[in-house]
Amino acid sequence: MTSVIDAGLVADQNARLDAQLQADYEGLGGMLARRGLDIDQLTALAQTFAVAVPSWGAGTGGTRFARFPGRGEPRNVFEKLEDCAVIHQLTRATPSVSPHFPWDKPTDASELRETAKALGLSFDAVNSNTFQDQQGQEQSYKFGSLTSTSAAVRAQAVAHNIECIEIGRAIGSQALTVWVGDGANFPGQHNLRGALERYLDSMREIYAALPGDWNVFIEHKLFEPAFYATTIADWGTSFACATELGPKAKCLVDLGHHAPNTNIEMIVARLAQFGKLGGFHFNDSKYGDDDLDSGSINPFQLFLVFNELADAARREGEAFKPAYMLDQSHNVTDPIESLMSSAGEVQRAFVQSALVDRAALAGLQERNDVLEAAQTLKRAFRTDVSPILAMARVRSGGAADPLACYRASGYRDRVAALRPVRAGASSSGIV
Ligand code: AOS
Ligand code: ZN
Ligand code: ZN
Repeated sequence: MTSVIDAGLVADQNARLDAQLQADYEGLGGMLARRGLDIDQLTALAQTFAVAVPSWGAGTGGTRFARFPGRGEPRNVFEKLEDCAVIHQLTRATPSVSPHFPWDKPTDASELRETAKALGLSFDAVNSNTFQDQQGQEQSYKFGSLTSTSAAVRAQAVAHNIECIEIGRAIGSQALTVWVGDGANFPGQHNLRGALERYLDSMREIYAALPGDWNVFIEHKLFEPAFYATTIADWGTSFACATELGPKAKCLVDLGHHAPNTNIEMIVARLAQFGKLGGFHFNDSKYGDDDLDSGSINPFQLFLVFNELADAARREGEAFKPAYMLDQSHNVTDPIESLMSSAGEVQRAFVQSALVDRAALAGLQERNDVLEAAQTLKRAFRTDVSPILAMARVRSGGAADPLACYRASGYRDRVAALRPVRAGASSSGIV
């Protein structure tokens, strides 16, 4: 595997932190042992954690108003892969990339697959894009794509999704994520039921093109860019569509795609219970689809989501394997730093959820010991598992402190010199 960051630098940085890490690790180990937990087992568990990086996350996304390009932004899918390799090399928690087409469309799919492999990466779910018009495209998505009233528009959108499956197949992916912004901005703009019927008809064609070992993930989102009625607005609609389509169709939960204060962990529990939890787009949010770094606003919610995932994993066993992906956008941070931080925060919630004594919790719930049950969760959430995460990274060949190591590497300066900002690359855009 090609190391993008000098392996010697990572080793030096780790050596400088070694004594401190060992001391913190021993301290935490003693505290966990008193709670009947083995720190090395938890570290081994942390080492199994993986979350995919969204290819679009390597660039600066912007808002609906403006985009401020960052220094050394990747200009093509190969440069995005290089940035993703840095994230994985230092965190050891992001071995795969979720590409978006046509943004990442390769001229040679096997070259893309081989390049990723050489960088120690593979591909997770591929994403289609029918929320934007592309240059030279015959039909416009201005009034919708899979739900359009025009058969020609729907056919074009279906064909694009099928092409995504084909490219995905060639690069070793096994899932397609479909998010459509389709909906209405005005009451009366379209027939609410008719739009969903057309969506299902289109999705049936896409579903029919899925290889046997593939899944299609339906991503719901409350609003934006449709501000009155989004066709796939909520998990109920997503669940109904996934059920209608068949076993290969599942729901994808993007944490930012719900109304404020929605109990997202309960949605997770429901979807898991009925076998329709396909995966996640992890990010954080204060108001809407803010696409902020995971754990930056509401880490307790992230923990509670993983608490449900741990419960589901216990019930369902090996077969329960939702896809974990990040989906975030950066305006004011270095995307590599933010993605490393997010991967670490999702991993943190995963490890914290393993601290919960589930048998004890079940007993407390049976006896209606409400306060102690709540404290059981809080105790796990309050435990600072940072030394476990750092040790897991070091034992897997990564960096004890990815951020410090990345900054010391000078990677951003190096790529900034090689990747000049493109003229006109400052348009706005939703991601
Ligand atoms: C849009 O809001 C969704 O989160 C999608 O996942 C979208 O495809 C992605 O953010 C890239 O634009
Ligand atoms: Zn998303
Ligand atoms: Zn989103």
